[in-house]
Amino acid sequence: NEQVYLDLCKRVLKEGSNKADRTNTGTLSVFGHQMRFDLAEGFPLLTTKKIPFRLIVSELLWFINGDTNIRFLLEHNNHIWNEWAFQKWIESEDYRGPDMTDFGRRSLSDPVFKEVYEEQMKLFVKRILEDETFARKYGDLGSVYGSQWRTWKTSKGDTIDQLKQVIKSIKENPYSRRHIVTAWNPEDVPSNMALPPCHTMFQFYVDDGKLSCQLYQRSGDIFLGVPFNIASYALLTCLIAKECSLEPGEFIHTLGDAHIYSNHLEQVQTQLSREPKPLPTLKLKDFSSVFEVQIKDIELENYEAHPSIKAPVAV
Ligand code: THF
Repeated sequence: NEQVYLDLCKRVLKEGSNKADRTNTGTLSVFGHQMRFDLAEGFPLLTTKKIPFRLIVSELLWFINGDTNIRFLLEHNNHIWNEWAFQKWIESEDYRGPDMTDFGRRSLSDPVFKEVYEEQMKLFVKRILEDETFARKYGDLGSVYGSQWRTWKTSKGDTIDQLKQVIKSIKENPYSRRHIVTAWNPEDVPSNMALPPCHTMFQFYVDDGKLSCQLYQRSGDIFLGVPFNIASYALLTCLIAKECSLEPGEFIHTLGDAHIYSNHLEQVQTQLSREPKPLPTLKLKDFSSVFEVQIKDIELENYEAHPSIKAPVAV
């Protein structure tokens, strides 16, 4: 099961073309790739490097709850979206600290700057947690997933709860071919959001008592993001299946621009040299609606993995 991810890494190393990117990091990239994960074979959390599952859980519940403010994530000690909020903060008029232009790349090459940056980030995080007014203004990422899933803005000025509607349609009309949630809103791209959605749309499919999900991801950071994305959508599928009294079927991951950043290549080689272990199992407590699920309702059993591998995130 995990092999399909390792095969993607191998394919990109072999066939990928050197491609410049928005973050100026440089990537090896292919266009168009599909991976299939049978959720009955175990929960697809990679074992060739340790992935902090709790980060996937809190991020997904953040999306499901329609939240777009990193404060919730920080309260759960999840820092994976910090850079994008921080970017908005340092670009604002209220920011009076040292120059943080291009902080992502500069902190990689300049150890003195890195320390100054980390100090500023620490102050930012502290302030988001302690100052509610500040958090409201600078913790919000704009119309990212949570907002598109739960409060899609219509031209009439009201909102659509896509997630609620899709769950209702799975229950009432399981064989429909329209179980779709889209996060790509051309009106909001690019001005209204910290980062245009990478997971542009997903579709559910019911057959033989099983719920499957396919995601179209326009852009995938294979080493850092994709392992999170696989686990996140697998978890979403399992949660919705449970609410709809279906078994989890397959998660099908379709990628557009699938890339390995040039500063992740060694890490990928390390990972490829490792032998996958048996996949863990997901245990869900009883719940009646995904909108009521709490972090403590979601547990992973028998997760055994090789040590984590650090890599810098491109901003
Ligand atoms: N931007 C880029 N360049 N890559 C991404 O994967 C990405 N995301 C989200 C939004 N923009 C992106 C953010 N998701 C990590 C994981 C997921 C992220 C961002 C960062 C990360 O650094 N993971 C570390 C562990 C971090 C920790 O322990 O705190 C890891 O080793 O896996 C794609 O959705």
